[in-house]
Amino acid sequence: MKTQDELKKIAGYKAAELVEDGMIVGLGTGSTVRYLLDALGERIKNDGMHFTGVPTSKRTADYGANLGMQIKSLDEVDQMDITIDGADEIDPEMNGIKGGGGAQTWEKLVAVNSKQVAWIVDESKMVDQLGKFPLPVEVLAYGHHQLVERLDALGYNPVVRVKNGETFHTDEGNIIIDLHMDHINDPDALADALSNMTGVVEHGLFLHMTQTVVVGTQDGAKVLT
Ligand code: ABF
Repeated sequence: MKTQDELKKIAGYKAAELVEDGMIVGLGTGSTVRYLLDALGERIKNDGMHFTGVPTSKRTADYGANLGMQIKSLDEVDQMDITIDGADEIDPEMNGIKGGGGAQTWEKLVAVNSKQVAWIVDESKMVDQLGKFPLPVEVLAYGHHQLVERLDALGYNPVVRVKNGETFHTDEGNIIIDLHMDHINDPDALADALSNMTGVVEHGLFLHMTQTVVVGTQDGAKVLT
């Protein structure tokens, strides 16, 4: 029985095959993506592969640079040939919840400027319905208390994210409120409602934007398209 970490590695290494020399590649965030970056680092070192990486977080930028990748910010490129990123939940329609790592705003900015988006996950992330994983919502710090009250009144069970005993802040210095919905019956309607709430920067519903999912399973890598 392979461990979850071994399944993440299977997915990450398989997804590295999607990257071709000369591409502009959106580099996701999270532990599964770390394996993708390790695999790409090996190809840079062993095969002299060259591509431009556009990171979705400061930690991905640092990790990629340490592996010898050419890193450019989103504003230095036009668009990505492909973006490869992790996810917290993926449903049968390839809609997902992302942001468990707190990077969903930069992740979505890179994803929406990509010709192709591929997610890499271990099989535990594949679900029948989104929502068991708390939905991350990035919000401005100013007035977030009132926003929490509003979300609570809507029955979204909001919890301000805390890390190491402190309020968590994103790379942009914003706050994350996690919504404990248990199940989300209409992701599109919830996405619209959240996007229209004053103070919300970006939510973790990634809908209708992914063409490929690479899943690490006990039987090896499965590529869904
Ligand atoms: C990131 O990948 C986040 O959106 C998501 O939370 C995370 C999944 O992390 P991991 O690969 O460590 O399970 O893109």
